[in-house]
Amino acid sequence: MTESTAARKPRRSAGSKAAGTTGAKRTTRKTGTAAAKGSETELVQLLTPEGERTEDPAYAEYAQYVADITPDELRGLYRDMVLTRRFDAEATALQRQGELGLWASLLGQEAAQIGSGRATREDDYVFPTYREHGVAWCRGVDPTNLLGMFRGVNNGGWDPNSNNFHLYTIVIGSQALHATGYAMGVAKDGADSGVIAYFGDGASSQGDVSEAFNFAAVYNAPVVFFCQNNQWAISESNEKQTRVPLYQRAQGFGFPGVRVDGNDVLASLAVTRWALERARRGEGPALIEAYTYRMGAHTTSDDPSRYRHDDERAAWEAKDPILRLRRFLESADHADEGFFGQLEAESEALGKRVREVVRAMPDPDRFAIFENVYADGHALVDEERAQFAAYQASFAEAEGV
Ligand SMILES: Cc1ncc(C[n+]2csc(CCOP(=O)(O)OP(=O)(O)O)c2C)c(N)n1
Ligand SMILES: [Mg+2]
Repeated sequence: MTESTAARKPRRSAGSKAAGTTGAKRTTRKTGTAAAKGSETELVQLLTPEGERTEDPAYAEYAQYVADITPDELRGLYRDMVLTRRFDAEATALQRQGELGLWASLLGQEAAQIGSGRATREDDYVFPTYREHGVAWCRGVDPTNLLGMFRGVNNGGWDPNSNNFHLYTIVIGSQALHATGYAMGVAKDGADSGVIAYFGDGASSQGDVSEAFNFAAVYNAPVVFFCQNNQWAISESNEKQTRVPLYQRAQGFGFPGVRVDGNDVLASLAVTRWALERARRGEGPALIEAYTYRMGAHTTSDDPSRYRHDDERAAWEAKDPILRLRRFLESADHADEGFFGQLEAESEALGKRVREVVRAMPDPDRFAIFENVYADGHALVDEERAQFAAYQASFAEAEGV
């Protein structure tokens, strides 16, 4: 399942016809405790693709977490999604211009990320994958800091403890264990903060994720597992990851699992608030499966036309997370042309700043790679540094400098 194996014949994914992908249609409606949820397929949705607020009593338990949301806060969520999408588009363009080595776009996943990201509290701790640009935005990480690693000028780009936002993690699923260990520490400290681990549908097949689920359950760790099911793991479709809806896995480990419409920012916010608050209260872990779609390629090195059909993408385009909130804001008279115009200008300014900052990023000191390996140094690292220095010097000699 590497990028080079992406060269397959196009075929349909199970995701395109799975339950709960359209509008407010669900196979079941039930109330009851959150812990009891997870036995049937259902999708928590508070805003339809047409931008209408749903008032389904089955989801009152979650809806209460956004019951008092103000027009100002709704505009804030919209602004977050628009600016995140703009930043993401700019990064994709910068890669095409040779300014970045690689980029992993979040296109289509803005609502899942902004909704869940805005549910976190300052003292909560976030463990992302490599695609959580919207969550980084919510945590206050300057977007330009996300680009250094993708330009190859640093190995991270920010101090995780400044924003309680861990470095991007490429080793699929490993951060679920890091988050669980961190959450166990939070509980031992007697703190009341929560921890949230992001991962994808593909990562759910990793042993690390199952181990994390079990540790979290047994130790009642205050961790929320936020799985963005974007239907694809590079070229591998959902049907190759699981025989049951992912959120139902939680039941086997002994904690609640919920499937939320990941293209609905309001539902994503509500469900994540619910999960984080119960974690902070000491009620243990929860799994959220945010049902969404990766609208773009896996990364800029991937070509999805080799393995999936355009009509699948088109079906998800109709469920666009930004458009649906815009429809709601307009129909409820919560935003006017002035707001949208101002946001457009803000987007342009962000794009310009991102371009300028990236192009001005200095190349790293060639020897920096040998720092931060061991706290007190190491003979082998010293030897490798000396070898590298000699290698570098050989160029100067060859050029007769
Ligand atoms: C342990 C490990 N195995 C394989 C890879 C290669 N790899 C990179 S991304 C990816 C797919 C991940 O899919 P998913 O978890 O659904 O996340 P998405 O990219 O869709 O957001 C794989 C297999 C890796 N980075 N780490
Ligand atoms: Mg995926």
